[in-house]
Amino acid sequence: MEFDLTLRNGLVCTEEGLAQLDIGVKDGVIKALQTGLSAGAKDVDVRGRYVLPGGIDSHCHIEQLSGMGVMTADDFYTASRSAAFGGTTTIIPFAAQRQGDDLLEVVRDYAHLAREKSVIDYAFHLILSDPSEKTLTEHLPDVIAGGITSFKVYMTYESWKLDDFQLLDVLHAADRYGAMVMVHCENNDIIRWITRRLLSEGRVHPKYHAVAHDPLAESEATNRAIALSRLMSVPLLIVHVAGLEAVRVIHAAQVMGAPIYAESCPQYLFLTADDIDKPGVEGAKFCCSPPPRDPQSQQAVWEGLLNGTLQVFSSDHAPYRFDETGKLPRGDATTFKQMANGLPGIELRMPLLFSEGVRTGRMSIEQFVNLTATNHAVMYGLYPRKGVIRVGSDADFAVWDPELSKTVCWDMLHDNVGYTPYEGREVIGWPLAVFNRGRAVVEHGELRARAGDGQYLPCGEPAPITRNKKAIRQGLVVKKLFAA
Ligand code: DUC
Ligand code: ZN
Ligand code: ZN
Repeated sequence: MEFDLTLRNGLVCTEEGLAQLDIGVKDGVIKALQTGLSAGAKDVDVRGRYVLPGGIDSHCHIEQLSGMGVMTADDFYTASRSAAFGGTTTIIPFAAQRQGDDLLEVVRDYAHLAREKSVIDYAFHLILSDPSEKTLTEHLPDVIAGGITSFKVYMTYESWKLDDFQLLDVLHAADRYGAMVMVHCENNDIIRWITRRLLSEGRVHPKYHAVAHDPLAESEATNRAIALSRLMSVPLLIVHVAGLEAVRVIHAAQVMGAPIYAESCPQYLFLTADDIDKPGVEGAKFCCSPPPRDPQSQQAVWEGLLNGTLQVFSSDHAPYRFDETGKLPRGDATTFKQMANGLPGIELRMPLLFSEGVRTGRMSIEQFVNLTATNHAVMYGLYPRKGVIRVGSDADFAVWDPELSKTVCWDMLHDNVGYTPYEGREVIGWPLAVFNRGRAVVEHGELRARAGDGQYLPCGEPAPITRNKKAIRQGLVVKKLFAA
């Protein structure tokens, strides 16, 4: 038989737009994309359904210790399972280097965890918290050659943060080896100063988390990171943009021609700081950094996603249970400073955006696909193997029912968290079946894949880096410090 799988009559979203097509799959790859294909060994009619590229969640913390040493509630099995039920077929979590860690050991140990447990394909970013000479000049080139071509750095969190000098070192290394730097932009001293003041006044309720993480801490750090990137003429991706001012700062840099890219997440579209203001410690369920802000910021993030200021929509899944093992190390006496920061969102990322973006007419289906899949592949060097439905690409897609309505309840999700910040929301539009390299991962409400079925994806040079190099050669970007 010509195909292992033929998916018939779906409304398929390709790079040319939406069209009713059949998809023929052989050996995990899309071999044909047209009407009237021959029968596949497995042959499924999906008339009336959308067939969209499998999502890529390029920002998720899985089986990772927080800055305060708390392990995430999800391991690779539960996180990848949950991602798959939400229409995602590739995850890119972080091999996290803590201070003093040997980078090569960090990567080896983390790769082992993923290999044993992931049900879908995965790539890795690094977190760099110890950019020593040895890390940057000896280990990093090997790690990048092995397919990890992006790394996250922090401007806050005592145990992760880099100072500006170190950030310049990291940008310089990224430039030399062709990697993408992702930055968590918050001014550590602003947060630390407000936090000390609040705690000294006995203000410990979760709602003060949003006070300590003032929007100016975010916009100042965003502006500073952009300045460092411009100084070096090295591209930068600002992760989890939350505030209106940060969106404006990013947009202004882009207008000036700086190669600045940005990401946002469901919590900044669908939650606000008011959600944190709940009785007792309940608000801890909504605490992440940066925190959800106000309706004006939500609006700015929506606009940024729609007008291209922000190119990727990820979950920043950082799952902690609502108990002593996670969010509440001191039970009901936990202060805002002691709570583990982070929200679950790996499963609802795509359904929430589909429901509130596509269903409401705010965004086209093509924009949805770009924000949840294609742009991630381009940004991190996986395109066109991943992120698109085209002949020659991996057969990663999800069949969506655009009319299916469900009310979100934590126990319908497939993570290991025990709550969701989106409890009680009506969501219209859900993936019914999810295929990764032609294998059914989710079908008829059941998980079909097994732990370890996912494959490691080595990333190539991120496209924005290549583009920047070309621009430098053509003299469009001035290399301020060193000759190109
Ligand atoms: N903030 C982060 O930077 N990472 C994980 C969770 C969070 O809230
Ligand atoms: Zn972060
Ligand atoms: Zn994060």
